Amino acid sequence: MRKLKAIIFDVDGTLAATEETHRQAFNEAFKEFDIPFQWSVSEYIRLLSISGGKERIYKFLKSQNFDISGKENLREYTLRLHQRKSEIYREKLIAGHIGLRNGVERLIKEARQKGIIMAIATCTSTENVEVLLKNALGGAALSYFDTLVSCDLVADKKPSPAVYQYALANLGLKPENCVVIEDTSNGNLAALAAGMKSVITTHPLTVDEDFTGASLVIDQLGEPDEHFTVLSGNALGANYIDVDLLEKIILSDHSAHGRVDLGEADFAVAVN
Ligand code: XBP
Repeated sequence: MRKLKAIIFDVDGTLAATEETHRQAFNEAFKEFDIPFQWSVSEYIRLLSISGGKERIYKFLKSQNFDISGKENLREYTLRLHQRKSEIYREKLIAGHIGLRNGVERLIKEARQKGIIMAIATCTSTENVEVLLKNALGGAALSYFDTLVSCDLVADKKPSPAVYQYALANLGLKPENCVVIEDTSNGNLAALAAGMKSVITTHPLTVDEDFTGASLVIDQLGEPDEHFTVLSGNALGANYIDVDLLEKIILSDHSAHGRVDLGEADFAVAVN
């Protein structure tokens, strides 16, 4: 019998390369609100260390001493701006097709065939995930996931383990029976703090982050005919992620960099 019972996926950057679309949506919302800033790719890479769009806007505007005189307070203003950003983001998802990352659809299909449970734990909103999955994977896609925990439900954002703990509770599973697929350092810390092993699929916006404690860091899930590149960790002879490799990973006591001190994680401040 398999030890692996569930795969818990992060969304942005992991299931699909959505962060560039998020960045464009932030910038369009800034324009609509007459905010004199535009986030460049390099600036956005830096800002990605702040989980959650609301928190990212709030901390950025605060750091710029943004003048909100004549407006509501900065928190209220941020919420209104973020709401508009989210509408623009979803319009973009619907207008232009954003496909899933390499290997994601294949792994989802295999997990379903083999009775491995799947879940989602993300810092974005439930509505954003629903629109993304419907567009990228079809109308039935949501039903493939036993639970979808978003930051509509949980105020503490990654690296807090809250979304992952919530997902585990909903699934009724122990962390040792689950593996997380993530793309960011904050997501990795959150998964580890919830007691799970993590596999990181990097991309240009996160490749330089610190993934200490991850079991495997690769550039993509890969396909049988398009292999991943191992950035750190032991791929145990495999060259793409499938259920068998995930099972081997949770059975092994190996991590890519040894133990990480989770006590020092700097949990983000929620702006809900
Ligand atoms: C990704 C994020 C999000 C998006 C923006 O979350 O941090 O903040 O960049 O989304 P995850 P919102 O990696 O956990 O999926 O503006 O909707 O917060």
